[in-house]
Amino acid sequence: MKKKIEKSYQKLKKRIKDLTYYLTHESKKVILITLFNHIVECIKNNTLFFVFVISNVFIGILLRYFTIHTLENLLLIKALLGDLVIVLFLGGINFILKEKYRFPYLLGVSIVLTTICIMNSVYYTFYTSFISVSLIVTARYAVEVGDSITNILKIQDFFYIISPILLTITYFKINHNRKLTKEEKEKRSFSKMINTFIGGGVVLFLFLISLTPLEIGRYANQWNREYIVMRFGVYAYQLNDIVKSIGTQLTSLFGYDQAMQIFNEYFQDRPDEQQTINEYTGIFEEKNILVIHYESMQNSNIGLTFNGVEVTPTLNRLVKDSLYFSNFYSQVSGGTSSDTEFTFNTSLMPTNNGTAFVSYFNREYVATPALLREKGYYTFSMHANNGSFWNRNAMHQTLGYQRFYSKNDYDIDEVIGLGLSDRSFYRQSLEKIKEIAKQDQPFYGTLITLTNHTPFDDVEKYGEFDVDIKENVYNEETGQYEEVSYPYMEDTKMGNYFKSAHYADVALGEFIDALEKEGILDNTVLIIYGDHDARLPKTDYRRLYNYDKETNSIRSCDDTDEDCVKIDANTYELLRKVPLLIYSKETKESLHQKITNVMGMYDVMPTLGNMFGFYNKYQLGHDIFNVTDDNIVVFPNGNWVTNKIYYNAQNNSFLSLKETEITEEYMDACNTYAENLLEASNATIVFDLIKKSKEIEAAELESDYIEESVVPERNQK
Ligand code: GP9
Ligand code: MN
Repeated sequence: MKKKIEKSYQKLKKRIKDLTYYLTHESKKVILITLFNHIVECIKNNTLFFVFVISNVFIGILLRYFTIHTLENLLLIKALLGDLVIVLFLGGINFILKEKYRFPYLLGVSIVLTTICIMNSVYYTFYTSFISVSLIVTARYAVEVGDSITNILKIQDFFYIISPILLTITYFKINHNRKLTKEEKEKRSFSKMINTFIGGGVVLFLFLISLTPLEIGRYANQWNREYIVMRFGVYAYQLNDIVKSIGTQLTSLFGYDQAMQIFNEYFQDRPDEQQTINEYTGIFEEKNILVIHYESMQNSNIGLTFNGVEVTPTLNRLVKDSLYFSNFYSQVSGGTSSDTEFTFNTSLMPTNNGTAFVSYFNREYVATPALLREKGYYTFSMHANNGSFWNRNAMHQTLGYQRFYSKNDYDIDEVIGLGLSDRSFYRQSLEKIKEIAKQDQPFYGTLITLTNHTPFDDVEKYGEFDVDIKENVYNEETGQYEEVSYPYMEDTKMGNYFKSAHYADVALGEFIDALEKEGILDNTVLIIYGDHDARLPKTDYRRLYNYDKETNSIRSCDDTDEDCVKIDANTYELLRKVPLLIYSKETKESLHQKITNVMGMYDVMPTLGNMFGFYNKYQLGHDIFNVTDDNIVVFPNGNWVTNKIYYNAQNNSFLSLKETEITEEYMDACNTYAENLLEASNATIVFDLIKKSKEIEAAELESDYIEESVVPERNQK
């Protein structure tokens, strides 16, 4: 890079030298001075415009620095050019306005750009991604269930207002010294606007020729938001996001043919019925199913203890008797809980625009509840929050649940965190399940828990669970052992999370005991999954793994310190694993096993389908017992993980998970696989292609039938 810059600089120098060869030293000086004066004059006459451009490009850089965090990102030339183009064009418009409207216009635009930066900055803190207007309809869910805004806001989120502030100061400074005549106030400058647009056009040209086809492709897809902000700048990202979001609303008008082609190519070779057979085929056919959607339960909690007390005693007990999938990932996007429900039940991915539950609830899906219902099951879901949350009222019907027990069906007699406590929820749900179990019909029920939800600050109600370190130390003066406590995880978000998770897990344990006591477990398979990670800060992980009790601080890791657990962006992603367990009488007796193969939420439906006897032609995942070492979990942002490697598409980095050689072909194949899968999933959902392809098939069948019945008639004549 440095060499390239040096080369171009030398070239430019030579050009100037050639051009000025015939000029005398004096005339060269005159030209330079004139040029300089011209620039100074131009800035003087248009100070407000220049302040507007520089300050708004600057806050774009600031945003990239504060979110993506590397110094290298601070100077990304492409993103800088992208921001500059947009700011130049937006700013250029001001010249066509009357002088008196220019400042209000520039200030207005500056406030909009600042707001974009602030919103993205805040959103990034929580979701490690950039905001999308398509999620505005779902924003209320984030507000209702999220951390309080004061917990999320950081000082740096306010730095961006430097742009409108600078602009205002400049305006008042200029106007302090000059009084405009009435005529001047009415003046417009068409030529200045054209000049600015020409300048913007040149920058745009330079920007466009710097782009690679991969970058353009990713910009068009808009899955990998971080990548786009890094290459195109935040303003171009947001502009594209707005266009795409509006485009999605008008879905079927554009791109249908292309979407259908993608869909056909992806699914055309799929058989209409389940073909593969393995030792798990049909083992649970006709058995009842209870699914526990375990809010924010992370796999890293399993086996973890504080002062000898387990964080998750129930899970620890169950994993020994279950099919336990220890390398399992949820695949959520902005729809968090609802995305997991969606992927779990359809084996499709969350959408890159909006959320499936809210924006695409009226599409047709092949879903587990509906398939089991066709097999004679009674299907229901239970969740003690408002039924409208995540649009569950509508979407649970779409998925094929016959009955959704929501807040109105529960007596809210004990509140923890977001609503009814898990303990009360389980107790009341048990009564309903007992009634359902009396019917002469197998059932499929999903219980969505609530207590273990961020911000984990209802600590008093979780019950006693200390996350400090207690030690018995011998006191020489008294000659006795005394208990000494080191704060460790107390008063951290993660510490509070452990207290909450412990509460939730004990409540789950009581529920399972009650099911056992009622005899319901005799013929029921329990499926328990963590719906997504708890979005805990990296520093808390560092404290958990590298705590120095003597100084009550986090040990800093250097390369020689082998015991130190380094938490960077990629290791953090691996810590977001969630548990998945299939537990039944059969697994307890003989089928229990730990499956370490990497697995995603989209693999659950195919795996269960094989066990319970249903099949979805449009599933994106695989029966985990049919894949060998080659499974791949694709995330909605284009990242992916296999048994060998975790790949971060945002910054093109990876983490090796096995000591095997990773070839370029392997990386390319996985990247292509991920992109095709995401594209096919999105096309299927947005354009309602499962329904459309069924309609096309039915129409073809009908025309075949007509042809068949017409031909003999003709023959008879
Ligand atoms: C709300 C609950 C939480 O009803 O399911 O949703 P989340 O915030 O995890 O998506
Ligand atoms: Mn959730």
